[in-house]
Amino acid sequence: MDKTTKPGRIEPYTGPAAGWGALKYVAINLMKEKVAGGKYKTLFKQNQADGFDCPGCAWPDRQHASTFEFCENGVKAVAAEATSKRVTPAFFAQHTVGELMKQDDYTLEQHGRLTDPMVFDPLTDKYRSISWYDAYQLIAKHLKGLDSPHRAAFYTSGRASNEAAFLYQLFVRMYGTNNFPDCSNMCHEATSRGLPTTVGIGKGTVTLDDFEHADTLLIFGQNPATNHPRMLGELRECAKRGAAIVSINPLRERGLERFASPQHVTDMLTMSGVKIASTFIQPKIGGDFALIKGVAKRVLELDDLAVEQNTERVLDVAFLEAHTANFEAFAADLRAESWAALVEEAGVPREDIEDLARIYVNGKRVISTWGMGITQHKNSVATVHMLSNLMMMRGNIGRLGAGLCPVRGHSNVQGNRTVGIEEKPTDAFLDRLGKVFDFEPPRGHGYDVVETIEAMLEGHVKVFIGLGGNFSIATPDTPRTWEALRACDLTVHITTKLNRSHLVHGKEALILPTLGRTEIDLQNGIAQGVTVEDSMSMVHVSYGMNQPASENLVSETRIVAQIAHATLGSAKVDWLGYANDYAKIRDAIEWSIDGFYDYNERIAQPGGFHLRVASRERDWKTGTGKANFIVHQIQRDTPIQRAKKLHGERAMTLMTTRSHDQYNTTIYALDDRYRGVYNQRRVVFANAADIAMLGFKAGEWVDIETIWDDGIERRAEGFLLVEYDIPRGCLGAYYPETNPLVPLSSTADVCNTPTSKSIPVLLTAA
Ligand SMILES: Nc1nc2c(c(=O)[nH]1)N[C@H]1C(S)=C(S)[C@@H](COP(=O)(O)OP(=O)(O)OC[C@H]3O[C@@H](n4cnc5c(=O)[nH]c(N)nc54)[C@H](O)[C@@H]3O)O[C@H]1N2
Ligand SMILES: Nc1nc2c(c(=O)[nH]1)N[C@H]1C(S)=C(S)[C@@H](COP(=O)(O)OP(=O)(O)OC[C@H]3O[C@@H](n4cnc5c(=O)[nH]c(N)nc54)[C@H](O)[C@@H]3O)O[C@H]1N2
Ligand SMILES: [Mo]
Repeated sequence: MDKTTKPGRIEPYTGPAAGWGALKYVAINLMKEKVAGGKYKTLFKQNQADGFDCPGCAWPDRQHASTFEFCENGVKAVAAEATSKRVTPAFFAQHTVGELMKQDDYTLEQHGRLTDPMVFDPLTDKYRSISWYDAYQLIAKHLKGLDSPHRAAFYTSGRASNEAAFLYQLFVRMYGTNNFPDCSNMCHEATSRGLPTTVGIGKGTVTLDDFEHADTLLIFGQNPATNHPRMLGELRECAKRGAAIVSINPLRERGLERFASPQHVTDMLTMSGVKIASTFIQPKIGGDFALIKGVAKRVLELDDLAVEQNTERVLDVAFLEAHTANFEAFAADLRAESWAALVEEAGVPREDIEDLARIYVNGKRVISTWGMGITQHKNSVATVHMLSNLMMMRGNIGRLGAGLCPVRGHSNVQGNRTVGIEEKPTDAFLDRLGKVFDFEPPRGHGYDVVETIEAMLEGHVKVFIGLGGNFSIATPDTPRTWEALRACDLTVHITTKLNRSHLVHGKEALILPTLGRTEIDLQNGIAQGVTVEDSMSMVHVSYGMNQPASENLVSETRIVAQIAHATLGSAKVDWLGYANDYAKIRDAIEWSIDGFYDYNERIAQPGGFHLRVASRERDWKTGTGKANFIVHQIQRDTPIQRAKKLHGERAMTLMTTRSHDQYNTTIYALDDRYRGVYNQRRVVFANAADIAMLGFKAGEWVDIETIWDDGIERRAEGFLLVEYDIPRGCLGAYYPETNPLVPLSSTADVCNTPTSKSIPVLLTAA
């Protein structure tokens, strides 16, 4: 990654997504991870009824698929876990933390799986072995020593199972706090907070079956070829049926152009695959709100025309009357909105907005999907509302082949929230939990991710426990986050592989190595399954198949139970009994949370079961009992607009995204094949006209500097300038290298998500 030793190569990708290229990369990956013979077979067991849930993304499984669903990045995720490389106590004896800090994240990842619990020794600046018993006691000592339970924060990354997550939240609430920062605070929070006000529940309304019936798919701010490759299988079928597929994205993501499915011989032989998206709309970064509002305005105009000409109505009047509230106010606001403002804000010509409206109204069954391109902006919640408004206008919610489809990230992030990882729990949830377990849960809201970092900086939070994840670099404002973590008395990471967060630690620190989902989890001699909920609310069981990476690994569920036992004792809850038999935890979930009736029986069915989503059945759990239209204005005086006032067109908007060879902060390799970037991650994509305007040339090195008003300098240095098909005024670069640029105080309205996709920046000569 050093720019002097490893020159990056930029070379446009011409093939389809997946295809032979993916097979080649899979082979390279398996060799690199030295995955041992017997473990190859596990690659073919992911997302199969009797196998494990892929630890990659949250896209659901096709249970009736006869062959395995091929996914290059799923293979990478499994191979990364099945690697034969190990980080042992001997490894830690050879390296001080100071030395390891000099290695980049890619190198840290390459060391392999952690094998033993480790404790930080300040005298040597090294981690050394500690017994599991002593580790639990150390945590209990710190937690019991705090003058308030609110001085501890309990992070979750969305890979934890329902069983581990449920036990974790129960323990933390019995301990006395709702401080549950979690990865969804940085991810789909705009969805989880936005949808309840419109349709009553913060989840998607579709299942895979709906994809079989949809005739129109709008894909907003999502890069499925990289982040949800199995979704391309669905899109392929839709495209072959003649469905209209539109990608709405500042980047024309090549992976959405064509797809060659390794399951289909013809795709592979013709080399070119199947055409996926039929239309690409490229709004400017953060322009989706205005774009969607513009489409809605046009839909209303078309309906007015229909009324005038006495043709079939464009609005679904029956749905609006029976199921929605506030439509009149919404329509009045649309009529009052100026086209000029919408076009300007969307960065899309009016004809293109009208085209999109035409595609939308031509669709009888429309699904809208969305990802991080929608959720990581200041106006993300308003954008989710506007999308919901648009879908409601034509009754595209709660009907076969149509609906809202937020595509989640981590494989069980949705399940984690369902079972109680929630810093703002409802009273109803707490009442019931308190009743089932005979305790008085804490009522006040806890800290989310950004609030946790702020509380650490202010000295309020002193103990940090992470159930998975890589808090130190997944979060914004890296130098401040590091200062915050280093001010803690204790940091604990329950984790599979070495990462930066183990090195940026509190005064005392523990690394607790755990089983991955691909590994056999034996408790009391019996193999335990765990359950997860995918992005479409399907709950299913997952059994590991590989031998654990080390004999000294403990499952996440047992680690949580042991910490709880050491901290609270087991008079009220038999923590270790739960750890011995996960079926008992599922019983407890069944008693505590709606929708889990006959939990153990129903996960025994192939494919598991669908957790009820009321809005899917047009049962609106909102205050009005209806689906609500919500009125929002275009935002004025945003950080980007203020930056432009100061710096003119030199002020640009930076989005931070994933490359093809990473899983969040885990860097598998240094290529981003579909975007034509090889052997380099420090790149910044810019429009040719902007490169010229700034007086640079493509191929030069630049620094990126944030424009913010708190007097703190935020710079990221040494990025290769790459000319790219991206709207003017917009830049793209990879996360997490760019996280130092995201100000802690730059968050989305309502949901407090860091605005990782709209950072006002300047490019300067390196
Ligand atoms: N292989 C792999 N799989 C993953 C992950 C991974 O890192 N690697 N991460 C997992 C996680 S946690 C998540 S949340 C998902 C993330 O999956 P995605 O949601 O696909 O996430 P990103 O790659 O961050 O960004 C998505 C797209 O948003 C576009 N975009 C940026 N700004 C805007 C905008 O203003 N408007 C619009 N319309 N588009 C915009 C970008 O061009 C990019 O194509 O993937 C999950 N799956
Ligand atoms: N700038 C910018 N920042 C972002 C984003 C962005 O698009 N741009 N995206 C945000 C999003 S969407 C998300 S979800 C977050 C992700 O934030 P996190 O979830 O915190 O980060 P990950 O990189 O997914 O965590 C990887 C680590 O998890 C551990 N791990 C892996 N598997 C397991 C397991 O089975 N059990 C346990 N206990 N540990 C395991 C490994 O040690 C690994 O190093 O980042 C956010 N940050
Ligand atoms: Mo995510």
